[in-house]
Amino acid sequence: MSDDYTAVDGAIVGVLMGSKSDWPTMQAASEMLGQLGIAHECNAISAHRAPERLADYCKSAEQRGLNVLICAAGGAAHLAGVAASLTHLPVLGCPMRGWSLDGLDSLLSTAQMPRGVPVATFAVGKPGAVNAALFAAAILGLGNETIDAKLKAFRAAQSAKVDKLE
Ligand code: RP5
Repeated sequence: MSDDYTAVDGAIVGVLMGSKSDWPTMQAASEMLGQLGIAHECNAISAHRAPERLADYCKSAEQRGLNVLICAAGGAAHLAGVAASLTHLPVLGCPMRGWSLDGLDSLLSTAQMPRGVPVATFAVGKPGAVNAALFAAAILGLGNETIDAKLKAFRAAQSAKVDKLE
């Protein structure tokens, strides 16, 4: 365990972001996980500004009980790919809109992983953050009836709310 990040007892999902500036977007992932009752922890650990801290986090993640990592970064977004290189856990990548190119740079650098080390990549911004949380729930729900039931209830409620034209 390190003092360099916040570990939450019982967390099964780790939400990582490259900077605190990603939090307004990634808060949507945390809220979705919370809505589904999924214990998680959120940390800002940059792959290029704090590589050793990231390595420490990723290498200890599985042993600490994490099952899935959600990794968000903007710009030349290598956080998810670097995290995936350091753990066998599923890594879900969230491209951030960043400061230019409307997040296209982050989207491509997260999605275009060379073969051998996969990153599941989601939409740019909050829609992707929410979907990464739902995808994490789908993975976890395969082995957890409570999460499975909550995810199915969320989907049913969402379907019930779809606008009807007549
Ligand atoms: C990336 O650079 C972060 O994930 C963030 O999206 C972007 C800008 O970071 P800051 O300069 O705001 O800290 O590493």
